[in-house]
Amino acid sequence: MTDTIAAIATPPGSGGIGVIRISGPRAFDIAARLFSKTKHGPQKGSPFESHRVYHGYIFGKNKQVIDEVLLIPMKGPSSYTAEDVVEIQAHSGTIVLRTLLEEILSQGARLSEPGEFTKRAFLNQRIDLTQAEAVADIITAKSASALKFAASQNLGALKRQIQELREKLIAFLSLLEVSIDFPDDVDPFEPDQQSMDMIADVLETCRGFVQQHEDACFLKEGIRITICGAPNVGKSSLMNRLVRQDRSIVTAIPGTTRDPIEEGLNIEGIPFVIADTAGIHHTDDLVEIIGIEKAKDHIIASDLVLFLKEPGTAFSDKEFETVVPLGKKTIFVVNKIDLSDGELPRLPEKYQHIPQMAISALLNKGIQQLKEKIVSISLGQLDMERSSVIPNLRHKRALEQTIDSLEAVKKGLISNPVEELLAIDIKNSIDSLGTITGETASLDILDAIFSNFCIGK
Ligand SMILES: Nc1nc2c(ncn2[C@@H]2O[C@H](COP(=O)(O)OP(=O)(O)OP(=O)(O)O)[C@@H](O)[C@H]2O)c(=O)[nH]1
Ligand SMILES: [Mg+2]
Repeated sequence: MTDTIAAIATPPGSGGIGVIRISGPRAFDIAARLFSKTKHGPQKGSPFESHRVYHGYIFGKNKQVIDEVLLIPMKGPSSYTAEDVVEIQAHSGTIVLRTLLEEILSQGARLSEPGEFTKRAFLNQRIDLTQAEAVADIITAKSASALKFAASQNLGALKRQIQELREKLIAFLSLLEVSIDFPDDVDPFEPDQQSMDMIADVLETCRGFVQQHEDACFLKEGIRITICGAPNVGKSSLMNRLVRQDRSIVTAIPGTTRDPIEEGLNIEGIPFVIADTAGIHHTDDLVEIIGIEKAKDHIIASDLVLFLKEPGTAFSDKEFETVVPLGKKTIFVVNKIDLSDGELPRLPEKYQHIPQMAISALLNKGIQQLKEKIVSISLGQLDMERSSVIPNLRHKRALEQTIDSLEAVKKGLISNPVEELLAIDIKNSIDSLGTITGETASLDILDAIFSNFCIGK
């Protein structure tokens, strides 16, 4: 039998309300011992009705009111953990919540571990592992798009798709096993077109998921953009325009920015981390040399480069190629067009595919168009409307194992199928898919996932 756990579910500090959550077989009993609808103190034999909101008071040991609260009892399995749960909405303040929690613990509840409420929901099969992970993703979502994918996963979108694949493989495995176990009663297993198509189909779906992870993992951490170019072209001015604050120092003196300066930025609900860097040129100044090295490191690590120029300067292949590695996503940005006739420099044939934008950071011209270009280039192939789930790194690793096992099955089916060997590879693929949803996840995996949660979730 499980014990009863309790924790403060809202973040520390003062606020409108603070919530304490109790879950387990004694949740209702503990609440009844401390709560009363009147100021006279808890009465014996007044059970709660599930899923109702009670207004009343929580009493301490000396029969003194600790706080006026709203109390919500929820009988399992219709609760977050699928156990009996009581949520107490009290005034939010560190002392009042701690005092309430201590009273609850003194009645026999245990302080929950990080993620233990969600872990119980998983162990009681109310949610699968992908949904549990989505809870953490919802809490830490840094952008509207990351939240959208986490919410969809929380509703079971990834779970359903993985289960579908597993069921197809399990049906195939059972055919194989019948033929292995009862060789005299059934015809020997023969690979047919249908099985080959099914394996190819599952393989393709798994590969699609892995690609989806690669295309979209930046949504969690932010797409890294580096602004670079020669000194004084207006890199810091552009940075300040994009983040809408005076983040970088702007002066007319070339060589103003030394250390790279980073700032988070949200465009159309997508998270970016943008870096302003030192102007790249030939110099003997030691500090500048270090700044330029750091700028180059940033460029290498970034997903997109904004390569700035001033109007009227010819495009130099050499200048560009020494700064930006081959194949890096780039936008050429011509700044200070307020000082020119707006004509853009001609690009050599090999760079015709790289977009050019004209802006004036000083006068805020072309910034909106540049933002739109940044979004469209960064998202590339990812179809935000059609995609419903994005596997995380753990899912991706499991999918890669599934792909390896299914490749072995495919080879076996084509060459010389040995039923026993096929069965082993199919089983492996079923197991690796099962680690995603939690059907076959080891205790280590569970611990690793839930220890990343906060206490009270
Ligand atoms: N006319 C005009 N001046 C600009 C524009 N953008 C920046 N400037 C000016 O250009 C000068 C340099 O701007 P910064 O933003 O400091 O340039 P930077 O590329 O960061 O310079 P370093 O950090 O020294 O490499 C400042 O005097 C800015 O006011 C623009 O769009 N038009
Ligand atoms: Mg600067």
